[in-house]
Amino acid sequence: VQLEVALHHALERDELRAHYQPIVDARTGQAVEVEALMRWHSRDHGPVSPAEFIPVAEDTAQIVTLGQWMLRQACHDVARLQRTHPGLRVAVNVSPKQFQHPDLVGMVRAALRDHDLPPGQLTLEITEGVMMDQVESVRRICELRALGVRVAIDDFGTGFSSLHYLKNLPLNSLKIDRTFVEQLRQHPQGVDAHIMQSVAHLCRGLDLELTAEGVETREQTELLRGMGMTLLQGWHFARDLPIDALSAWLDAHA
Ligand code: G
Ligand code: G
Ligand code: MN
Ligand code: NA
Repeated sequence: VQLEVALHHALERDELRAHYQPIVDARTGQAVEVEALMRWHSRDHGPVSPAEFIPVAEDTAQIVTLGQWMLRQACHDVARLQRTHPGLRVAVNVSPKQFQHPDLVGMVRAALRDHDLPPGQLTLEITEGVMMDQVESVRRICELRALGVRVAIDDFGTGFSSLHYLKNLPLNSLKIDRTFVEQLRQHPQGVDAHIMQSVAHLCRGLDLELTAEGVETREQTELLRGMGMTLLQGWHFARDLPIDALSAWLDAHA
């Protein structure tokens, strides 16, 4: 069976799961947010990576249904965690087709309301690719911010990075792509380190939160902390976890 067809049945067959990767405060090491990451175990294809199925879903517009499921699941799970971890936020990836969907704001509002999650506890991660249409993007992001949700640019620095949108969009945070962090191990004084340092400086001035992704070692952690990164995410702290394991991780790292 083609991936596209199998994906079409994934929801009704209950083959999708939400995993969560902790994102920690660079200074205290405590979790501030968790990123929701979709996992698919297909009856026909076995485990399929989102790097493989998200582009298929995006091409066929199934991403709108899958993304809505993920959004609702994430709000449900993190609303329940508020009892033990008050203030914990959840970040959900939003693909270009979802971002452009006419009812995106309605879907977000309903997910928050149905699961009783305060809007400030939800971050929507969008990539630079969706920013191509500046006018529409500004309007969309303003609508989302008016709901009270947070907006982050994901994979910052890999797409069409423009200082123009940093100036014109009401963003809350940037997530600098892990390819920059990767280079720190071999070249702690290299070009990537300089870029990150400058982005950190920029974010302080613009009052934007800055997350470094793909942090895998203690050495990287120390360097990134020294650069003034606000938040850190990566295997050095935790992998993506199913909800029960996440809950245990949060209890152990409170
Ligand atoms: O978790 P992993 O590294 O395998 O994810 C690979 C890619 O899939 C990443 O770019 C990630 O942002 C994306 N991804 C994971 N879950 C979701 C999701 O729920 N929605 C969207 N749009 N992308 C996702
Ligand atoms: O594009 P996005 O940032 O949403 O992608 C998140 C992806 O990054 C997830 O699929 C996750 O598996 C992966 N990831 C998370 N932490 C690390 C890490 O420390 N190292 C590497 N190589 N990948 C990571
Ligand atoms: Mn992301
Ligand atoms: Na990323």
